Amino acid sequence: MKYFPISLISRNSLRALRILVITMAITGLIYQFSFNIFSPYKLPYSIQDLSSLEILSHSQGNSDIKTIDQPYQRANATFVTLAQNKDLYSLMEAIQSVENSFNKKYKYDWVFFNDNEFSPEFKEIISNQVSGNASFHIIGKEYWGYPDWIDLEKAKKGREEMAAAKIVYGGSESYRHMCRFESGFFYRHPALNNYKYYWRVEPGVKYTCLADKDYFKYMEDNDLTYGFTLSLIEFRRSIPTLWNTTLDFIHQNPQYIHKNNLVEFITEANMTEYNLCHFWSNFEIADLDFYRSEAYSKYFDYLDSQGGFFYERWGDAPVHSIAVSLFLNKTKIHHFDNIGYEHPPFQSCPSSKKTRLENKCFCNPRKSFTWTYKSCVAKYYEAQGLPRPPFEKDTQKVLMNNE
Ligand SMILES: Nc1nc2c(ncn2[C@@H]2O[C@H](COP(=O)(O)OP(=O)(O)OP(=O)(O)O)[C@@H](O)[C@H]2O)c(=O)[nH]1
Ligand SMILES: [Mg+2]
Repeated sequence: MKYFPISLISRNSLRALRILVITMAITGLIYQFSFNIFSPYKLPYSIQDLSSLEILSHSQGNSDIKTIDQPYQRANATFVTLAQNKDLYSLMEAIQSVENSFNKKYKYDWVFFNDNEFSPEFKEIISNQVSGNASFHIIGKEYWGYPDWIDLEKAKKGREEMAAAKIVYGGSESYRHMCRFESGFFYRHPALNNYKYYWRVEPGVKYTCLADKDYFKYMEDNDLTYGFTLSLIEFRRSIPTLWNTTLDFIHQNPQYIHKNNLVEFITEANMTEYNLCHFWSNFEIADLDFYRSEAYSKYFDYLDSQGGFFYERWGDAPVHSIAVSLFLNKTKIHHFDNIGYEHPPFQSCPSSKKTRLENKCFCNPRKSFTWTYKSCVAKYYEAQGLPRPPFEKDTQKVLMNNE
């Protein structure tokens, strides 16, 4: 048997090895290049650092985080919280809850607003909790103060009457500034100029399931404008003239009413009366362009000119909800029935056991407010002409008990 000389073999193998390495390097470069050029994702608002994308492992529970090495394109979105220094610890709990159930995976930014300076301690501790970029902003006097057309004596009298009638926050001046800011100004603050979607979070709220998807992307991919979890009935005494003021605005501006609106959700016969149903706005995932629209901004400005934020106690929840129901195509509104969410004293827990198991929910479906008779969610599905989400037997029992 004839053997090749050793030196010839090693020379040939070295050459083959060199060719292999060069071929692999070129293939890698072509792959990388073609991904950047032909990626199905839209051009970035913010491209995530691919090497550090962490993902929650659903199979191993909340605290287990692992890294994946695939690219991810976030939506142009941010969390938004209005808070005060005294809220530090209840806000930390809320942030931990959002981070554990959703944001550790995606690292969206978080914008914090306050009508006073946040303390250095607040900023340091809160920034440390948020996995995206946290920024802190003060609200100017033009967004948090009395406009010059408000009669201060009349406003004081209004507060005293509501306090005497034991309306929640009826006597509070700051609560009224807060509601006015959340109705008409948060989206005009420059800190939100570069964002399209926002998700509102309040101190003390809790998320009780792992997120099964990126809800911001879900809004974007499905061309949705407004998403909610809970829906309830407003205190009539806090908004006695809100509906009539809305009707005045509609009569002057009928062009803003969408022909496929959701007015059946908020009114009974012929729009004569507001039924007080509203989306509970302490949770809200929405497209800021809706608030920036001519229809919404003019609606808010008209309401503001009539003084009801101060003379009565108009809340941002009914104001947002009325506008969403009148000005939007109802197909743009979405109920997140798969999110476990609690803002005391109410919570929503997915009614499907399958969802609760898949999303590792730790909420009690029997304590869920969603399908009780005081909730407006059933009314919402009726107005949408959609079937109610499926129930498991145990939650159905709660519904029947309460109906
Ligand atoms: N900076 C600032 N934020 C406020 C003020 N009042 C309320 N907020 C915030 O505005 C949001 C709504 O206020 P809440 O007190 O939660 O009102 P609510 O949800 O109707 O009622 P509860 O949660 O039951 O107290 C929260 O994010 C609060 O932190 C205020 O005077 N200044
Ligand atoms: Mg609250």
